[in-house]
Amino acid sequence: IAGLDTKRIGQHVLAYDTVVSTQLLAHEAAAKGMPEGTLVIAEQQTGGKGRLGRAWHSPKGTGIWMSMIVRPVIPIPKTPQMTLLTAVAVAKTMQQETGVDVKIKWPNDIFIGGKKVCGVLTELNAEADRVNYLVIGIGINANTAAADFPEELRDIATSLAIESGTTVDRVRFIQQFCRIFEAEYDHYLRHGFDRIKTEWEACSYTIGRWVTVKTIHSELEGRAVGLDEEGVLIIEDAAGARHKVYSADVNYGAN
Ligand code: BT5
Repeated sequence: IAGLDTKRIGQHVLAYDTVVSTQLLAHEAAAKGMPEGTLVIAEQQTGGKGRLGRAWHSPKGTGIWMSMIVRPVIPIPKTPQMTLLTAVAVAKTMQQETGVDVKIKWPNDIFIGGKKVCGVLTELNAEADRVNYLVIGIGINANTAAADFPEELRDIATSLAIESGTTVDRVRFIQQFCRIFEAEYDHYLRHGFDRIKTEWEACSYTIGRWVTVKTIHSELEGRAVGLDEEGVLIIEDAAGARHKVYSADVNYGAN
């Protein structure tokens, strides 16, 4: 991206028209040794991926579909913090560039007015118990029109253009994201997770809500009260007992 004044993030960009998934290409690029901060961006994905085998709708020309290679020297159990960091950086960029009020839903969704505008997908490549690299996928509905969402997404998805009433300059948005992400990331590598935790909680949709958490083994109901110092979600059940939730699907109840 010409003229981008970052040190690493966005300094190498692989831009494509149509791909199956930018995640796959980013894994290939990382395996070939492309440096930290490399972005793989596409106009359209035919097999965009969500978590747990779900699909990500990625129509041509309306969104920001990109995957970023990072190589943080952190223990593997801390890698979910990178998803939270990314969500904070995306939320800040959205707020700065469009002025809309965004909320982060644990762990990886960004919402505007109760509808999903962005999803983050973090994939780990580890070697001998240490992080080799992460591919962080970011899907942002930038200029998607309401009518362009397929039937099943109409009530649950939105875009920056729909919410702000203006067309988003995608290149400018990506540049701004690179700056904000790099600043957060550098701070995180030097000083740890505290600042992200505070910023994440400040724009969280999840904290304070009554939620049902489904894991592979069990189901848990309670109020989401915060993140612990590692970035793990803490749920307080009706009896007042606290539980840590590492990775699961969170559904939101009425109260
Ligand atoms: C996510 O998964 O939210 C992560 C999405 C990551 C997409 C990026 S795009 C660049 C990179 N390359 C890829 O192939 N992927 C990454 P999850 O939390 O599992 O949410 C998936 C669910 O969101 C689907 O089951 C739908 O209900 C909904 N969904 C699908 N497409 C959507 C869209 N464009 N906008 C809003 N919601 C969508």
